[in-house]
Amino acid sequence: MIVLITGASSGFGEAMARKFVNNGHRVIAAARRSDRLEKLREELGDRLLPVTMDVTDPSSIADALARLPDTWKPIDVLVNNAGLALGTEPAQHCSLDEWTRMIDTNTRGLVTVTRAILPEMIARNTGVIVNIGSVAGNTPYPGGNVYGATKAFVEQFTRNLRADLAGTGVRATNIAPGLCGGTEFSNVRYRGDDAAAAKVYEGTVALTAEDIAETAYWVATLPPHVNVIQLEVVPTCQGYAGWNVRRNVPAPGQTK
Ligand code: NDP
Ligand code: 8X3
Repeated sequence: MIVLITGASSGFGEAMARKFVNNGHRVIAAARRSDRLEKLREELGDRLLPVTMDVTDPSSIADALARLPDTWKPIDVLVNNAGLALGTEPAQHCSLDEWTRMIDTNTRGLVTVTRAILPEMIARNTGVIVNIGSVAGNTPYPGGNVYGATKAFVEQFTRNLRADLAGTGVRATNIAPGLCGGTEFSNVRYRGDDAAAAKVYEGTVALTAEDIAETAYWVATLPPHVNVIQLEVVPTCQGYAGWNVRRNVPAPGQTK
């Protein structure tokens, strides 16, 4: 199979690239940091093709895909993994620029790449689109605001893809991971504050990028008539927390 993975320079994407290549498949590894992709190619060899791509820039996506050698063009599996969270502040304190970056990467980037790849999958009547959502897409939490909303979009877009794809050989899956350590996700979210990022995983046995790579590989290698639509994957230390109730706060309209 030929597998295009966005966000392959780190974390889940990098682990997925290893998983697919080590199982005999070819991987187009896309991200902005080409030096990291080049290192991955040195490790994994010619079955990995590094491709510089910024998913927030439609012309970068179009150029990267146009430049693919013909033998790499029939993409069997698209993993829309590139994404990020920025901040955990309450909505009223968030930066609009950071909100826009999350929307541009996690939602607009994901649909732009999908729209570019899907027609060819339909023409061949085969293909798998694996979107990487998050448990934050259906379970709100304080400070999750726009990040959670982008992942809700990913989940609902996947379900709507499934509606359009019924009767074709093209499949669509949303994998929604929970707490997962060992990637750059929290370092990015806390804007380079590595101590704050490390605290997120303190005292836990979190998921690893390899766990998510295993899940994506399983989804993509099921028999061709089987479409897993939605998968929530969490570590055993994680569960739902329910509604939060704030006590002894000023009544609405009062400030003291
Ligand atoms: P990482 O930060 O380790 O990896 C994110 C990847 O996305 C990097 O390879 C980065 O590459 C790429 N990326 C970011 N922006 C762009 C862009 N504009 N264009 C192209 N690539 C981009 O995080 P994870 O591996 O943990 O996260 C991967 C996905 O999983 C994300 O969508 C995240 O929201 C989701 N997720 C993560 C969870 C976790 O706890 N870790 C849990 C649930 C979901 P580069 O900077 O080189 O462009
Ligand atoms: C990442 C998981 O819970 O930090 O998508 O939002 S969470």
